[in-house]
Amino acid sequence: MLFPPWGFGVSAATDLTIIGLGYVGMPLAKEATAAGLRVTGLDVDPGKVEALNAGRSYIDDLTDADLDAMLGNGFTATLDTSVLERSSAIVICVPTPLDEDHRPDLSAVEGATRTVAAHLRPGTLVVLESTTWPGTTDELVRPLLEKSGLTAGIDFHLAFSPERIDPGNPKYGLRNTPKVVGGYTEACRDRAAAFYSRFVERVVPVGGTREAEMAKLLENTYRHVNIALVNEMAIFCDELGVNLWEAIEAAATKPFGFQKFLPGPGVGGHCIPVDPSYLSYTVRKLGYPFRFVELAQEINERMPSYVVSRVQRLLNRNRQAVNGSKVLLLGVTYKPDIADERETPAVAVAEGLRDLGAELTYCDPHVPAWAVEGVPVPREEDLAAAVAAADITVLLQQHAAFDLDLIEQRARLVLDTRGVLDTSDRVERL
Ligand code: SAJ
Repeated sequence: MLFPPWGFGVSAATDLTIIGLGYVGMPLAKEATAAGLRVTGLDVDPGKVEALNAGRSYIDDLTDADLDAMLGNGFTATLDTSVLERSSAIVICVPTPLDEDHRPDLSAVEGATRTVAAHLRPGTLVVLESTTWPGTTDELVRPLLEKSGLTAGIDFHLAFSPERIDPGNPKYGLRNTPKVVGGYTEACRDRAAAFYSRFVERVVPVGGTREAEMAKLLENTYRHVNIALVNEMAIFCDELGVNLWEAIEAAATKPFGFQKFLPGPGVGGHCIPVDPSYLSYTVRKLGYPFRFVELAQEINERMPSYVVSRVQRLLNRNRQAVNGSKVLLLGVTYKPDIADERETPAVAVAEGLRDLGAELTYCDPHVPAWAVEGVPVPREEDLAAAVAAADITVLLQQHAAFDLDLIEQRARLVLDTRGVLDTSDRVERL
């Protein structure tokens, strides 16, 4: 059955309703609004809705000025789920974390999908953007939506398009990052491709929703595994007396067939430590492990305790024990120059050092207050004074605000986990 652009005689009051107004939903709302679409944001958090309608952004990449422009162009945020009945397209951008057993938690996707099903109208396009295991759109989302009595591919369009928002990326945003789109049917794919083409420069149609779901997991599993590779190499290169940092820079001169990854104190963020688990979970359903991912997880999760052992060794060479030493942690977010602390390895590093009796302080311009296991860590405001007072400084994130020369000159001892300081008798790299 061919669809009119919108339902059967029903005029859509909204071109797009976005469910989930976070770091994925709001950049989507911004670009769609800027392209002239009538956009409504739907969330379950009254605080978010109130802040957005008041022009107060809580998203790193969305300024209040961006929000004012959006509000001026008709964007509104709401808690009222009935907006879905008057929306030509609905995009679900809710979180897909891991539960305490390290398994995919799709409760937010299920909740959002049930809400859509309760208000679904013929002719609507429904797209899932949340990162998830291959088959979710077809096996979980579609049946829930069809409880509405409507049939996917016949009464409404259904597609998956992975989010590729990279918080804090100054170069790539929604508009200039190619958008992969897979549909439940070809007509679903084409409808979703036409929708995104209104505000994304390049749309990449694929054969089905599973290929689109898998593309995203491959992208981030690739990073996870390669970060684990250089992390494991950092451990044995230190024992071999090989400067891995130099070897990586040398390898990176190869103009093809190599991408540079660097060792670190562990892998944080809402993507890289999480997404590969969605893939290994799926493969385990076949009765065997996805060994690359599980090994990479083990290595990356071991890095914080490795950092603690290197701190211990460095202090020991200075005839000091960790117990009673003043240890300054520089940068407690999960990557430089953003405020996001999700899954930050700094927490595990702090716990390990505390267990050995270290007296911790931290310095991070993006984090006004920080607690580990509920116990506040004293914040240092003056970098020069802090590094001079600490028995050892541990550089975890190289925020642009940090004066690296000052750290090299003033710190008594430094463990540089990012390979950005010049080594000396006081400065060691991971
Ligand atoms: N990390 C390393 N060594 C590296 C690269 C990263 O230890 O060589 C660590 C970081 O310190 C961080 C974690 O891994 O703790 C994740 O870093 P990331 O650079 O992958 O940044 P994320 O988590 O923000 O990943 C996002 C992803 N974007 C999406 O999923 C849409 C990822 O696909 C992007 O490639 C990545 O941003 C990016 O390139 O910035």
